[in-house]
Amino acid sequence: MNLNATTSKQIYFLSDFHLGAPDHARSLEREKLLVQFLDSIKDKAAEIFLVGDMFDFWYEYRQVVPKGYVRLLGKLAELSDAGIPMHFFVGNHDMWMRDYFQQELNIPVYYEPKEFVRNGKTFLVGHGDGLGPGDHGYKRLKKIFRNPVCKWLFGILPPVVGMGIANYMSRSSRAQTGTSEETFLGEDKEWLIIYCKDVLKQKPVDYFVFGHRHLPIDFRLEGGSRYINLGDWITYFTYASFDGSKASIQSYTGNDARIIRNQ
Ligand SMILES: [Mn+2]
Repeated sequence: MNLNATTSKQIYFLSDFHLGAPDHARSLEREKLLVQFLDSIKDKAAEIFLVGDMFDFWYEYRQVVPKGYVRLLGKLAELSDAGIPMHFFVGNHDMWMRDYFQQELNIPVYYEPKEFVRNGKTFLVGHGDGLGPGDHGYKRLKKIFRNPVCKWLFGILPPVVGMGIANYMSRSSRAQTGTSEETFLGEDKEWLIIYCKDVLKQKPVDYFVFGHRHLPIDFRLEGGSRYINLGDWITYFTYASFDGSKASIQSYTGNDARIIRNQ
């Protein structure tokens, strides 16, 4: 797909909504803002990348999906039905997806980072968890969670038990804090920057687009390459857009800025 300069369409990237956390009321407020944002871009969007941790917890049973999120799912259905191609990358909080998004919303689900070429630019897109050095504890945990036996075992628990455990675990989630204590660690310590530099030794990439870090970052790498971190929709309400020649990170303030100040 190529963007046509005369139509001024954009490609959008956003991640880390963590819907469901910290509680129903505050999640609903953020969900409404997201729906407002998606509505505001529906005529401008050539394509939308949803880059993980849409939900603070998601387990898709063979026949059943978690309650809630109907506004967001409805808006995604509307945009999808209007012909806007969308993509979903699982995050570490919502890796247990099956085919619901594909079947119901026509949105493909990716479990690993993936490359896309748009207007001659290469984008490497992924949630970003477990990439680069370090984070060994999480990487071990990810292996367990990605294990099909473990996923199956969770699935045979009665949902009242399974979802109860999940909600308990989700209480330690970062979405609980409501404020960000994250600061940029410097290019030698940011795992995703180290990862990007490693990839660049193998092949050229114009834009690395990740979430997971919950901190909006636009970092210039060698050779004009850039690492963009999408921030989140808990503290920053940020997204990236690409107009065919340049990319930028912006913050959505909405029709009602009060929603943001309340966070
Ligand atoms: Mn996250």
